[in-house]
Amino acid sequence: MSGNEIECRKERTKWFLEDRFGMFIHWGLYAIPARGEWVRSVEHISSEDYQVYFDEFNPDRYDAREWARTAKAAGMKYAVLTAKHHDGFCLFDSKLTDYKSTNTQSGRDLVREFVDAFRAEGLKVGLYYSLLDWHHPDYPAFGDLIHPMRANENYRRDPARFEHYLDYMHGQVRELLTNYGKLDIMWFDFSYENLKGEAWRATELMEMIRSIQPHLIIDNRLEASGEEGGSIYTNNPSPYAGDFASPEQIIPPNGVTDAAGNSIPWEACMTLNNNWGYASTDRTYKSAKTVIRKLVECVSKNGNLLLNVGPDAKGEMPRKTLEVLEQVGDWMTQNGDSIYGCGQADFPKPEWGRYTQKGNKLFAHVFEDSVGPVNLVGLADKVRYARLLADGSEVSSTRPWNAKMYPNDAFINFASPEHFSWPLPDER
Ligand code: FHN
Repeated sequence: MSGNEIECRKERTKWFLEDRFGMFIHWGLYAIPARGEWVRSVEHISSEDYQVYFDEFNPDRYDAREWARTAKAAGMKYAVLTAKHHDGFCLFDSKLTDYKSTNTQSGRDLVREFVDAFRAEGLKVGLYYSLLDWHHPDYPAFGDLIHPMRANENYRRDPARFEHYLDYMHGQVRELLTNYGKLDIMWFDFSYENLKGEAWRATELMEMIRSIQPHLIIDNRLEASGEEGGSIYTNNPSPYAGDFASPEQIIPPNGVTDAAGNSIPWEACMTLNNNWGYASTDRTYKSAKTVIRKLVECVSKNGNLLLNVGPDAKGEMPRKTLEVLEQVGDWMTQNGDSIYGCGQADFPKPEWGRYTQKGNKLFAHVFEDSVGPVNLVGLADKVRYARLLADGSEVSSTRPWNAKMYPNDAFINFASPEHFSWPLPDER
């Protein structure tokens, strides 16, 4: 990537590195069977049997403004909605297909309502668009064998037919970029084996995207994951390598860097339970404490967290989701300064928790309640003063202190981040 392209990416991703925390929303027909978004593939549901869900889909309790208020209250600054997932169902009024929400009995353009509502609440908006499409007749799933590996074999056998699908896919991306106002993220998903990069006509796709919405940031999934030549991780990323890396369900041990060791923008996407799409029997929700610690860990490694919610077929977020997000929001209200615009600290990770840093402010996130006196090893002579973020109270930065000295929130059970400020070497 040339110096100029790196500068362009830095400019495009400035807001992303500031906002740090977003909402992922997986929603569509699969909310009716309520067994996750891969239900059609996993259960080999035929087109005819899946059509039942199209005919029935009517999310009469869908209130995008309520979703936006929920995300905002949780401290989230942006949101990404599935405009089309692998089943090919379009939540937007595409002129290129009849398989869309405006043709269901609801008649609604769900993407339109999403972008309008989240912008109205001051959040940035992104759209997830599946490169795979189990419904389109020219996507190499061909028929009901919609396992990705089968698609890969079929693609190799009949690339000409695949071109028709690519014309459709590019056309829909153009519709989304043209008809829904200023978007902030396009989140493509996913590439693998032979179906990656130019197999999607990715350079052409990127040129179109940059010509319509040049500020837009794009994930790295037009490329296959891993250390591939031309990916975002290399020194010579392709034009479609993307603006940020997208580790899924994991937080990379050392954040994400390119081959030269330079930190690059990245965002860990994670489910709140064990499913992206709504799964009515999935009770495995992460606690607010776990979500907060994952958010802190991402930021402490210069990354973002995109936390997923899966609304139900009526258009409502599950009650447990709302409970956890409310608790996360309470913490973010008091401690958001230790997240927004922060990144990796100049100091090594302490054994009792994590640091995040913004300018000359160091934030100590004390996780280990059982730990004995917590010493600011190596920092005591650098800290000008220390305050508890939650209430501004003074914290001794010289005497050893113990996390138990502070009022722990009942459910979080660790002290709020400390706010330290010290003169940076060049500011002495
Ligand atoms: O297959 C999809 C899956 O359904 C979900 O959308 C995740 C979210 O990042 N992406 C793919 C799996 O990597």
